[in-house]
Amino acid sequence: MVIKQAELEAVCGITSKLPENAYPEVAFAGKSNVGKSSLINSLVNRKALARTSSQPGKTQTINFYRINQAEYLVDLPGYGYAKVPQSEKEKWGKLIERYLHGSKQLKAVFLLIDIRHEPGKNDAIMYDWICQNGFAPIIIATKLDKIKRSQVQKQIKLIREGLAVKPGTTIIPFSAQTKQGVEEVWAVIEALWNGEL
Ligand SMILES: Nc1nc2c(ncn2[C@@H]2O[C@H](COP(=O)(O)OP(=O)(O)OP(=O)(O)O)[C@@H](O)[C@H]2O)c(=O)[nH]1
Ligand SMILES: [Mg+2]
Repeated sequence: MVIKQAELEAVCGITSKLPENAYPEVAFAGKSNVGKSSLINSLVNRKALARTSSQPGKTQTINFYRINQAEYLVDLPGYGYAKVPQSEKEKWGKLIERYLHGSKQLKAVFLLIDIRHEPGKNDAIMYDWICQNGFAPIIIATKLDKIKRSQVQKQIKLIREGLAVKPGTTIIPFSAQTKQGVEEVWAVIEALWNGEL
């Protein structure tokens, strides 16, 4: 993928009207701190297009990054951050649900899971939500650099079983640090654009 242009075009909060974009969208969902914004930066080969932080709960809005004059990468708010009040969490949940349900241009949803941990209850809920809205989630197992190579298959199996993923589900091991997996994620996105998936 040749990135000629990558720009934050729209930011939507809980009271925002969602944009009606002219280009297809792919969205990235996952727990707070799992690495969604870092993944977007890796995909577009920029250090800080999407804001990242060691403080969880950084992305509290739906951020639409336009790539070339062609497509959008969509950064969804992270869930499961304990310090956020329940009322806020519900509002974000509704925002994500509204987007998954309402976007006419959304073509695929990637669900990010930290490769070090077994998926949690919220991950399972998110997985089901994505499915209920008619998408087959593609899993990205993040922070690959944090585990030993010998552990990778075992951890992937934990994710597969923990989410009870549908047969044939793609799980891509990924590291924003080493950039391993960038090509694989783009390959999935490009296959989608070409109508191969
Ligand atoms: N070692 C390592 N650290 C990572 C990786 N991806 C993200 N991080 C770190 O994890 C922290 C959170 O990353 P973000 O990309 O901000 O996570 P997020 O999912 O966007 O988080 P929210 O916006 O809070 O939902 C940052 O300190 C990143 O540097 C990775 O692949 N490897
Ligand atoms: Mg973020």
